[in-house]
This record gives sequence, C-alpha cells and structure tokens, in this order.
Amino acid sequence: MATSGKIIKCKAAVCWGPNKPLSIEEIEVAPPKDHEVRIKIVATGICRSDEHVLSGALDYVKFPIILGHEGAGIVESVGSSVTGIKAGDKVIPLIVPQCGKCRCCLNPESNLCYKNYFGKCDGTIMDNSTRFTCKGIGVYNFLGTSTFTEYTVVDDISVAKIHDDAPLDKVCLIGCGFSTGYGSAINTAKVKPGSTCAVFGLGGVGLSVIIGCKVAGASRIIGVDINTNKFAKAKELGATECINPKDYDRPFNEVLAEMTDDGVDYAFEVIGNTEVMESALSSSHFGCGTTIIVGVAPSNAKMSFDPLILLTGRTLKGSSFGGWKSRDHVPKLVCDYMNKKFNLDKLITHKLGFEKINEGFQLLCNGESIRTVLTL
Ligand code: CND
Ligand code: ZN
Ligand code: ZN
Repeated sequence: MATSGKIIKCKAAVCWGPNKPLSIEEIEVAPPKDHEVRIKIVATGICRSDEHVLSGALDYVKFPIILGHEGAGIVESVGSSVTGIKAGDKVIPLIVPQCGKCRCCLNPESNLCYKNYFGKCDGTIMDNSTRFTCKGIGVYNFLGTSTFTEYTVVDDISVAKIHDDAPLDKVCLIGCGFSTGYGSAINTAKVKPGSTCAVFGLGGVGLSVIIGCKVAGASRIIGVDINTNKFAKAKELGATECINPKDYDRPFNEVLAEMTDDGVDYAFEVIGNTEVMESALSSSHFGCGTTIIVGVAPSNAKMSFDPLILLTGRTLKGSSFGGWKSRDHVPKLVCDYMNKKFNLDKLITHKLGFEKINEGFQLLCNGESIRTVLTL
C-alpha cells in the first residue's frame, strides 16, 4: 500500500477528559512496529464501557485517549514478524489478546491472556507506548483496540482475521457486545437445556446473553430492566417474560424466588451496578444457582454479601469477552453469524456517520439505542 511505512494523518474522536464531548480531530498514526498491525477501521459499535470512561466512572483511565473497542476493519499494513495477517485482510481488533503461550492461553478453561490490557491498564499497547499523536501530544489507547479512529495500530496477538465476505458493519459487534453476552451464557455459565435464567440489564450485552440462553435451550429467560422500553426487543430475542424491579416494593430476589420455585439456575448481571450484582446473587437458587458478573462496576465500587450465601451451593463467576479465546473463536463466530446460527442484526438500532459519534453516545445515555454502529 502507498501508505505503508509512513505516518497516516486521519480523523479520530479524541477524548480529552471525562464529562466532555468527544472531539473529532486530525491525528497522526505512526506505522506499525514489530508484531503490530495498522488497521483502517470501517465500522464500530458504541458500548457502555466506552461511556464509563466518558462519565469518569473508571478513574484509572489516562487522557487524552481514543476510545472504542467494538470495531471491524481492513489491514492497511503490518509490522515486521507478523505472520498470518496481511494488508487487505478483514479483521476484528480484540480486547482480550491471545498469545497462545501463557498459563491462561494454555488452559482450555480460561480465555484471559497474561498479556491483557485490563491488568496493564496504562493506555498503551504491548511495547508500552501508542502510535497516536494529536497536536503534538501523545494520545492513549483503550483496551488495546481504540476503534474511534479511521486508523488504529494494535498488537498482532490482539487481532483476528475474519472471512473475506463478512459484513463489517454488522460483525463489528462480535468485537465486544455480542460475543461478551452470548459467550457468558454459552461458555461461562454453560446454560443447560430446560433451565431458568434471569438477565439483569437489557442493553446490547444483556440482549446477547438472552440470545445465548435461548441457543443453549433455557426454558425460561426472565429479562430485568428499569427501562420498560427494552422489553419488546428482549422478548423478540428470546426472553419469555420481562419485569421491572421498580414495580415491587419488596426485595427483588423474593419476587424472583416466588416466580421460579426458590430461585433461578443462572443469574447474569449485565449493568455494572454492585447492588444489582448482590441482588442477582441472592436471586440464584440457594443449592444450585450460578451468578455471572458481566457488567463493569465503577472504580472502587465493592460488592458485599454474607459468605453463607455461597456456602449452601451457589456459584459466583465473572466473564470477560464471554469466555471466548479471542483469536481462535472470533473468526468462527463470524462464520456462525454468516451461516445464520445466530442473528445479531436486531441489536443494531441506529447507524450514524462517524462525525455524529456524540449523538450516538446521547442515544445510549437516553436509553433509546441498543447498539449504534458508526461507519467511517
Ligand atoms: P447498556 O447501558 O446498553 O445496558 C444496560 C441496561 O441496564 C440498560 O437497559 C439500563 O436501563 C439497565 N439498567 C441500568 N440500571 C439498572 C438497574 N438498577 N436495574 C435494572 N436495570 C438497569 O450497556 P451494555 O449492554 O453496552 O453493557 C452492559 C455492561 O456490560 C456495562 O457495564 C459494560 O461496561 C459491560 C461490559 C462488559 C464487558 C466484559 O467483557 N465483561 C465487555 N463490554 C461491556
Ligand atoms: Zn464492550
Ligand atoms: Zn496468553
């Protein structure tokens, strides 16, 4: 490519600090170094985790930063030592890398990688810097992906090559929201046929949990949200009933216990609210219930519960990126989507041009959108 090895000037949505609108700026994107890949982003979804940074809920995030972690694009160029990926390939950047060599990567039960960005949390990629500059200032990277830019540079262990015919404006959701929710049901909870599930939070991730529960054969899927406008879509995607905790003046776990013969088999928290996490845990059956935490809580928030609640036989687990080993499974999920094993199109409620990114965040905050896909 003509741009290979050169600095690319392009547009990006820069986040200069919390509680400020994103600013579309011209940035410079340096060429990929050893084991890095430069990608032309074609489409990206807006996930609540991006909004957590904007609202200042994650105080460890450094600024300025380019957010976005649910994107898909086309490889522009690759650095030295990159194998299996070349310019022109369609790819999805990955929030959880897969080095293939560490203790987690070698354990079939784990999908984390020692080289993950959650632990690092310093706004850089693996060589501890980023390839972005704006007005002469270095700009940080988010979750190793940074997709709110026309071009991004990611580590080669954090990119999945996908099918040449994949529609990028749809499969971008496989980069986070869809895979996270769907996998939480399939991989982390291992939902069994005939079981009863409760999903707290019916955004893009929660609705994807519902899709997963349905595919796994759950017989009851109870959607829980304080925004009743989310109920119709939840039912369309597989919820058998939907309830609003605000309609009750007693502890919500008691309501669910009555409805489900003493508690659900699987409870999913997909909001990021520690009180709801506690409520989900007590809503799971005392002898055999499993609770999965998917939501990202604000920094320093603490969950608190009497340990006896677990002693009787409950299980509490967490799930990042739905338990998928990213580089192995993302290409397969894209093929499963193309083969109509599941349909994620209904999660996309809005499509906007990249320059309308702030409008996209507004739709999320107003509870009007499930997923807005921005096209670049
Ligand atoms: P989104 O904001 O679209 O959905 C959250 C839903 O929860 C909304 O429908 C709200 O109305 C509802 N809600 C809010 N408060 C309550 C409450 N007290 N009781 C009941 N319902 C409530 O978010 P999203 O679906 O994009 O993301 C959901 C969470 O998942 C969020 O915390 C995000 O940061 C997290 C997440 C986790 C991971 C992972 O790998 N674990 C990846 N991406 C996002
Ligand atoms: Zn996300
Ligand atoms: Zn690894």
